[in-house]
Amino acid sequence: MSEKGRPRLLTIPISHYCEKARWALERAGIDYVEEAHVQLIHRIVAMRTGAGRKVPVLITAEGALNESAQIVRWADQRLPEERRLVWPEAEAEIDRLERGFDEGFGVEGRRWMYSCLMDTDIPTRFGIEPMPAWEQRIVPLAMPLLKIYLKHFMDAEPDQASAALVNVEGTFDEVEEQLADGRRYLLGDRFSAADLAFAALSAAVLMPERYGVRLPQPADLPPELAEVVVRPRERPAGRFAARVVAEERPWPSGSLRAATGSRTH
Ligand SMILES: N[C@@H](CCC(=O)N[C@@H](CS)C(=O)NCC(=O)O)C(=O)O
Repeated sequence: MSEKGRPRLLTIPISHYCEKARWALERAGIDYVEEAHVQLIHRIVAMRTGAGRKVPVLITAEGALNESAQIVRWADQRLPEERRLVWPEAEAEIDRLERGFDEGFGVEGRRWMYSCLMDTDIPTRFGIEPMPAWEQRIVPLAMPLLKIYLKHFMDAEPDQASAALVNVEGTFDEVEEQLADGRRYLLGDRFSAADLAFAALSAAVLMPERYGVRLPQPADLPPELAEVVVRPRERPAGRFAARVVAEERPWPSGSLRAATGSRTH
């Protein structure tokens, strides 16, 4: 917990798993503090909590939670039943869909994003502003080390981009099949944790404007990449994700306490 008893969310700010957590916390009106770190430093910070090496980690009065799905459920428990993202009759199906997105789609989207962007200047220009000033300054210098880390731990290499995109598009196909009968959400008429997971994790390829940090837009990208981002945005599943973000993601996101590496939401 923070000095004022607020839950603390440890993040890599650009991470779509961290976006899942921010979205659920903000939707539930939780007053929390985000502590943002650059890749690798995040490992030290996360491991100090005893909750593993990955983020998001949410530190609450009851202990540390280290999976975005757990954080979504922790936030959800604070809402009245009729507003919850997980409800008893659909819980097994919501869990199944969300787990699939977390374990497959989120990983492949991230692999695509890093494979395409690691040799551009985008990682030094986007997603770093909530970090402490000294971490922002080391990003350009640390890029060679970060590239080794991304290759080793995220299987991200320029020649992996197309394979990752094929897998991402496979999930778009499945989502489109599920929505083909005209339903508003994956489970029918009610917004669930499965919709939130799909919409948040699709940010790796759709790069929406409404997100916890500013993401590059097609005009910021090299033309050959801009084309790839525009294509999934035009697919029904891409339009579905954009609608869910527009209608269900509270906005604006938190205000940055300049260069301290933390911000309140
Ligand atoms: N299943 C986890 C995945 C979290 C995850 O992969 N986080 C990434 C950031 S995108 C991470 O911390 N990776 C660090 C590492 O493996 O070193 C969740 O849903 O929270």
